[in-house]
Amino acid sequence: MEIQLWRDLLDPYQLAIDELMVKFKFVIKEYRSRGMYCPIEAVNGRVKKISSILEKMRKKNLDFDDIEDGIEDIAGIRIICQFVEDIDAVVNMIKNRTDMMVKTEKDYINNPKASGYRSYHMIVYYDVMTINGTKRLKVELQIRTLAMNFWATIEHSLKYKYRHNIPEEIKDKLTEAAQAVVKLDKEMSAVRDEITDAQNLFQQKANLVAEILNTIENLYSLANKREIIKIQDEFYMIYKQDDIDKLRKFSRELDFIAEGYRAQGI
Ligand code: 0O2
Repeated sequence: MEIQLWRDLLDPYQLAIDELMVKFKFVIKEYRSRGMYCPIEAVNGRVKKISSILEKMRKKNLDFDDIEDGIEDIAGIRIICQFVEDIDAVVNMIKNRTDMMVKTEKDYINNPKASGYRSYHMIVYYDVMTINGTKRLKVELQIRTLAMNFWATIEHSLKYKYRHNIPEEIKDKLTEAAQAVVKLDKEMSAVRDEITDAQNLFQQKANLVAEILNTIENLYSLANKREIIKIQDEFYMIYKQDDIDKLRKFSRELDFIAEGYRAQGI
């Protein structure tokens, strides 16, 4: 097989990753711009390296022609959540989407691997458009918490270092660490409401400040400069008081002023 054929094979998978990254980032943006808690904390994606594909082909005894049928994680998206409960929300969100169709699911959270690995895996069908028409691909989605991801990343590196033969004493430490991850996730879940409330408030304040400053900036070209500077000073004074209700009230009043200027402009 020549290098050009690898490109032909892998380019549609890269397109799938690029599109899915845009889509999942948009989900995060939509939640945050509404000041709502998003069950997705972060997302990243990759196309499997050719060396890793070759390794999997060797392990599974696959020919080049079998790659797309036999290797389901050529395209992989990892969705990171803050809390275990968020994983269910993300799984449901994916099941309800019409731009991907779930092929299989593996729940390594309720059924962890012997290694201690925990994560929720879904293989989905996803269509990309190429010059040869629509191509249906399989994409692996790994959904896990920040803590699960920390453990899996470390364990993956160690597996690579020791070529899958991790010494027993290190394996024991990893098992202990995996138990600590379960405990950490449980403890974080217990204060989930407190944390999400604080994060929502932070996001709402950030949105409000951005909105106010945007309105002030727009007014600058319409209104009397001295008046706008006075409004801006008033904003900074209210901001320092760290009271979101006062900021909300200021924002409403500012909208009213801006509306007046717009009406005058017309
Ligand atoms: P890499 O290097 O991450 O790409 P499969 O071989 O994928 O057809 P399998 O192994 O039953 O079948 O699939 P599974 O269990 O869903 O695992 C797929 C991927 O999950 C792996 O891809 C890993 O990324 C991750 N994973 C599974 N088990 C473990 C584990 O014990 N530790 C860690 N750190 N990750 C795991 P690859 O291709 O094996 O590896």
